[in-house]
Amino acid sequence: MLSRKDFPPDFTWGTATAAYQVEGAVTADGRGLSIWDTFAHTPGRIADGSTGDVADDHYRLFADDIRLLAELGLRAYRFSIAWPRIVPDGSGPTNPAGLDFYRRLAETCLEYGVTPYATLYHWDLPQPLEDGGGWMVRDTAERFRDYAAVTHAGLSDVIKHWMTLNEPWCAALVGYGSGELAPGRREGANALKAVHHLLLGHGLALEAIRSPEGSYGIVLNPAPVRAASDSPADRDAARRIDGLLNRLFLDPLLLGKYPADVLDDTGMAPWFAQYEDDLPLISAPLDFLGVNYYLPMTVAAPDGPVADPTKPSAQPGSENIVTVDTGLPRTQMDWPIQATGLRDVLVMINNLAPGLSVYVTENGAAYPDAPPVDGIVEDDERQRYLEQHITVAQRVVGEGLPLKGYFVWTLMDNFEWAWGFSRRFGIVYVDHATQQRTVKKSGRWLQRFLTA
Ligand code: IFM
Repeated sequence: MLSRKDFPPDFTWGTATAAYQVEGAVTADGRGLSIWDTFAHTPGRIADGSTGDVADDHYRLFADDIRLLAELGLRAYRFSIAWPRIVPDGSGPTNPAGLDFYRRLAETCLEYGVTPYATLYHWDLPQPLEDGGGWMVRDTAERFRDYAAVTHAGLSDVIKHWMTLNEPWCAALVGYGSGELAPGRREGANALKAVHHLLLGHGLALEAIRSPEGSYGIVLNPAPVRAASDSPADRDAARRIDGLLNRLFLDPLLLGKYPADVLDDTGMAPWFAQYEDDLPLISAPLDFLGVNYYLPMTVAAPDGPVADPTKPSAQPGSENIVTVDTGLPRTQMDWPIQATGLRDVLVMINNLAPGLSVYVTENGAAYPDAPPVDGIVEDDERQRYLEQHITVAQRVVGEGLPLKGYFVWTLMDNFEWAWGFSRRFGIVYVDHATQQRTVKKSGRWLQRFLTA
């Protein structure tokens, strides 16, 4: 039987959100334009035609939302800071009203006994920087350092836990590779330049903000990548996808080198060779690594040339590698569910960086929840998903792996990027017409687990 008591007393239990997904108020108090404003307002980009203009109106309702998460027994809130609220043009003057907002948010957390965890970049690049080349150019990494520095200087008395980037794989290879996320560019293997500039931005920011009173990390989305069979071709397919998804980020951050095979597969080795001097900065020691875990992957060798070369791909150089359905149950995102994959990921990281503290900074599932009936939202599948993953977390802690905390994705249904409002991940149901919040059954289960 799963019990909170089987976790160490100082294990962190929290929930996570991201600015553009929940805040709304996109023109309030001097906020500048981000690539997500532009992308979401471009016809055809978002499945249901929605935008984050209002989202969950968290910008105005944040105090109620923090009270609610505290009531659920959660004692940590991971939110992201919107760069365009702090530095509206991406570079240049700081907007004091932006800093004020996050100060009020952090102070409200502290009033409720909730520890704030801030992510500096959860994908909302200021549009003027994208107009200057976005993450494809080195200058953006330097501007990120400047923004991180003013934000940290303004808020480090109330926020002690800092994460530089959320999921640079998505920001680079989906934002600039397949183009399914903002800014929606299809740069092929050149999207790896965005990988390097994001990681450089992380290193520069860390150098600028690190202080002995704080704790500093980065958040990745690693997944176990398995070969569909033992054939050399399938094993090579797994090597390639593991390389692009996991090693392209873990190796520079934890080992101080890029994986040579990935640079060769993509033809990017000559470009990266010019920037080897950046690696010591990128691999500066972390206080913790954040892991967003959702799914395992099984892949097989190509069964022919790419069927449709115009189809978006986030696998440059490996476009025709096939993802195999192994019969696992799936969420509404069509993501296979396998909680033990979380353990595989944590073991992989501990092998690379023994003893490095890790937080599960996101874990959760989308299901097509029906609106509340008599105040109840039935979401047994989400509850099961959370129970299974928390059980694995418990096992991993018992085995002595340095897992320090678990953040549910997500507090409340929100703007799920290219899916708009058509995918609900929350443990709290949001009626987007009224902004009414209703705790789902999974949220009540979590509350019992945390407060029993
Ligand atoms: O909603 C996203 C979040 O912004 C980043 N990690 C994955 C979540 C679910 O897709």
